[in-house]
Amino acid sequence: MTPSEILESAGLAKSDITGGTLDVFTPVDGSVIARLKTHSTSDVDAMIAKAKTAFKTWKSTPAPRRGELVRLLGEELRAEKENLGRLVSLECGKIYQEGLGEVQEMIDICDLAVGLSRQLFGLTIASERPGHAMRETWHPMGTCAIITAFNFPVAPWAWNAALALVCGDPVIWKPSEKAPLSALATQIICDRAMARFGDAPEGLIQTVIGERDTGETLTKSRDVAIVSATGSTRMGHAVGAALAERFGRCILELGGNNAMIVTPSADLEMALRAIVFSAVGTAGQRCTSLRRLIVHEDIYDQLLPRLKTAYDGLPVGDPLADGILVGPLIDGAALTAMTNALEQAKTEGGTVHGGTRAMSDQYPDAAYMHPAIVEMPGQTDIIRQETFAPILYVMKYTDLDAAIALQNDVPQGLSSCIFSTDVREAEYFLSAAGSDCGIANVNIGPSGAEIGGAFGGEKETGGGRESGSDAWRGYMRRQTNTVNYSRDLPLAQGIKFDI
Ligand code: UN1
Repeated sequence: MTPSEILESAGLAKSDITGGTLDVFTPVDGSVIARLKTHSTSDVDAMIAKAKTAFKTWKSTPAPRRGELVRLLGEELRAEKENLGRLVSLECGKIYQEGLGEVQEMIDICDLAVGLSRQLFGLTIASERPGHAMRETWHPMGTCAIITAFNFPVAPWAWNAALALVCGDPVIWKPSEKAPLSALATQIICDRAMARFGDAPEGLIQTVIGERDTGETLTKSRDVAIVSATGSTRMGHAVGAALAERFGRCILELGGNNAMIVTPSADLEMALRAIVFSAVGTAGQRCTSLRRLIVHEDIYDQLLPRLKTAYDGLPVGDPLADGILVGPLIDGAALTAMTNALEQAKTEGGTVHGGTRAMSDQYPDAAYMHPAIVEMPGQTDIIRQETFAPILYVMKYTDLDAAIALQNDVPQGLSSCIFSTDVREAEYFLSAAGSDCGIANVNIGPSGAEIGGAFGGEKETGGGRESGSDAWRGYMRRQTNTVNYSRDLPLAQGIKFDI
């Protein structure tokens, strides 16, 4: 299919995506596939006002009824899985299989949110006073702005939006300016779900197209109760500071620098497959991508040659073509960042395998790279930074405690894993003395998290949690209620105050 056919099949009419000033490129060949009109500050203000009005009715709509809208959204997404998955692939360069996987995550979170809409529960608490009942209840919070990154142009919106909507909050989406088309296609799908639903208030689900200043308008507005942002740590600092200034709530999902420890007892066959998928999948541009491999010295010489052979055979190319496993990086800036990181790694004592440009004759304006393995003498400066590219730094270890210390000794704290068939080692890695990350896995790579668990991490990853477990609480306000059903007025703490 040509880019125009892909855009059209995803419901985007030519008039929706031309005539503006924001050029959208496809990383497949670096060509411009759309010129979008952007929203002005006053447009954004008007959208915020609309969402505020929508909140008035949506917060009092029964939660299971709100769940019905999300159920319909899930149905519409199922019907559009291939069309949207293809657009995701075209727009951000991940292979089609991963584009489909991303839409599947949207469907999965809709299913989770629908069930949840019948179980937004609080607590009952024992009161110290006779004839009193205490409880904790959860109420809708207000408008939730969702800022997403280019590498996962649709799934993180859905993790936030599906929960926010059942929790009673209107949503305003600001997609990455590098990948806004999948967002526009998703908005069309939402509009269809809202039309079938019937009485969704106007402005309940909106998408705003713009650059940094658009994000700033959203984060600074006191009418935006929650800002959930996925992206770089630099962006998270700006969002977090703006929210702190006005005591707004933020949910941050920022950089990762994810490691795998491979112990002597590991099943190396499984480890090999997990390493390759998690290090080169999405061309190393997942926040959960494997970036650091910490291998026990006794098995290092068995694992490394096999890993290099696997890398040498990796098919790099058009992400929409059959059989390709590694698509392009998002743009030239990403290519430069990868090349610079490899240069720095060399000056810090690294030996680089791979990491050269690919397909440059066929696609001179695109950023295809062969994934790189870099054997490093220790955890140097470059390793401690997140470079959004398929670079896997490899280090040796002798003692598990030292390996865990190495894994934790980076500013980020998103995902981590250990490959081991020794239950002692595995449980130790998951214990308080083990990984300091939000996600810690055994015999699975660090990427590809399911939506049932809470997703997010500590330190510079931002501390937010999205998706499963009790992440829904991030979209509601907690209220403590005490009800006196006695005929007396005893005071708490036993205070006597007779008038
Ligand atoms: C991201 O890269 O922003 O665990 C999110 C994973 C996906 C999410 C990645 N479920 O790799």
